[in-house]
Amino acid sequence: MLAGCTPWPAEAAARYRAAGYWTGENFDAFLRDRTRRFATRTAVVEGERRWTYAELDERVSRLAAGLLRLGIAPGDRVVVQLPNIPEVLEVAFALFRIGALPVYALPAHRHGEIGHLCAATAAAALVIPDVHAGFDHRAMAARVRAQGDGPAHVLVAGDSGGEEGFTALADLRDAPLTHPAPGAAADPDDVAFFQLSGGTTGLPKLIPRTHDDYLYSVRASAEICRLSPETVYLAALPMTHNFPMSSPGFLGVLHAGGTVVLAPDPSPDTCLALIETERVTMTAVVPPVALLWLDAVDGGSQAGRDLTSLEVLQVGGAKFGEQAARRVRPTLGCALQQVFGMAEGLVNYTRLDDDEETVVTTQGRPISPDDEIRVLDDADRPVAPGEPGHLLTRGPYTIRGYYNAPEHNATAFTADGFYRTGDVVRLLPGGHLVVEGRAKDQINRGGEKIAAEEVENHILAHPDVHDAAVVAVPDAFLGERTCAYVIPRGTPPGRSQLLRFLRERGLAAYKIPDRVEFVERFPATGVGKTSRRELRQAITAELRRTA
Ligand code: J2J
Repeated sequence: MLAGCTPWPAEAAARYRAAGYWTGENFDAFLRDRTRRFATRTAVVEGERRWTYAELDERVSRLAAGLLRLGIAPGDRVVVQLPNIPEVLEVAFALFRIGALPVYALPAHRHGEIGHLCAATAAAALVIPDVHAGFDHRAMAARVRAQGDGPAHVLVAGDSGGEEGFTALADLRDAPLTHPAPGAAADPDDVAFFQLSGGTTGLPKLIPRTHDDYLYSVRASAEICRLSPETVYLAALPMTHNFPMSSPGFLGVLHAGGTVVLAPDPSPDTCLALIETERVTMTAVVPPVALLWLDAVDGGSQAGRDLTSLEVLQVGGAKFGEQAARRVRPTLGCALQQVFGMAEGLVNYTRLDDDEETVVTTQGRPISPDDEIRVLDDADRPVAPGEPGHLLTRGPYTIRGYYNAPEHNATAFTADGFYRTGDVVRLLPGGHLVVEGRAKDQINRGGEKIAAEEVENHILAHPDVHDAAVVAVPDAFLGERTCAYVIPRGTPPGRSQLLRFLRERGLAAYKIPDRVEFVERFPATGVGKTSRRELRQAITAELRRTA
């Protein structure tokens, strides 16, 4: 396995193979096989662009050849930051075809995060759009290179801008197919790509996923969600996130021979129109987006839409309130499926044949009979059945360690390989989980994850700041927003000046605190400790008391 990654023990791997979970297929073989079976069917739709499976595969071969010619080699890491455009599929599978490894970033990331990803993976290339949502990603990439984080090549979907080292994807794929069809057959039990962790620590952690483990989760998810060649899936969330990628996401749809329709944004105006015109059967959203859609249909701007094609709305990424959950079927006329997953592995679904109470009140049950679930108290002892406790898990598609992070792994995983999810859950007798809360230093802002420590470290870099604690504050729409408590060093910096400072450091907009409170001191903790973790806990408890 790739250096810096933790393999499954041989005994577990043998068991997962014997059970038929790990089949030895890699991502390149996956696309070739689906192309053979579904060649003339439509794989992906974006605006006026429609690619069949055969067209996608042909583009993948061309781009793969172009990447090799440029000098991208098997084993190279390539950071992929793309919005919802078909090039997400083309680039990912072209990298798989040459045995290179995508590192998935989100469109919202800025030079701070992208620089870290490039440096942490020693990336050979970065793939970006030219301008997206008014932001020039080429200028950002130039800045990443200027700050010394590499990478040698910047590949641009669109206009490369002509800067040295920047190449348009079109120039790579338009050259003749001189190379023999590439296909550095990647080892199916080795790392295929990296996902980004929501994180709890100072720097975002990288999640190495193998062909074997990830394709198992994709196949099993497609089955649970009953995907077929008739499935038309709307990718409303950013496609490089784990949820729309694999639960069952666009990969599940390709597995089944269906069609993926790409939405440029998750707004009800955009998405409900696409559901109507493309006859979408299934889509996935985070809770705040579901609320917007419900309101838009319930007598709102989208009341007249024909949504009769829609069979399933998946909601996940953050807790979906029961009251909102109950509105889905009457308002949208489709089934709800709750999804509680994590890029580290474990994904839970309510099943399509679960009764309505289970669907609206639980976050589902694990994909696999071999997903091992433990619910433990603070001292790692099992809680009484049905009581809330810390969720730990181990299984055929849950990682055994983050990339190059031995110290963090020592606490994030138990000695026997269970991942400490940081989520507090109740396990019901039927195997369904109810998410009760969280014990990790993370804020879940409507599905977007923010590591408190990461933002604190950026705030602490400000010369007028003595200490900082970033905490979640409850929010009716997003579930949570962020508040930064800051002890100034002398005269406090202006609020807007501090926020500008954070943006300047290259933080994604969703990580910029919604509120800043300047305080003289932090509340004392019970044991009188002064670690920021303790302070966060004290402030969070204080906010809960006064909420
Ligand atoms: C409460 N909390 C939830 C839910 C995730 C499918 C769906 C989601 C993700 C995802 C994913 C939740 N109710 N329904 O990767 O494949 C919180 C938990 C969890 C963390 C993981 C997928 N669904 N969460 O959200 O890696 O705290 O993955 O540990 O971004 O989101 O976040 P992430």
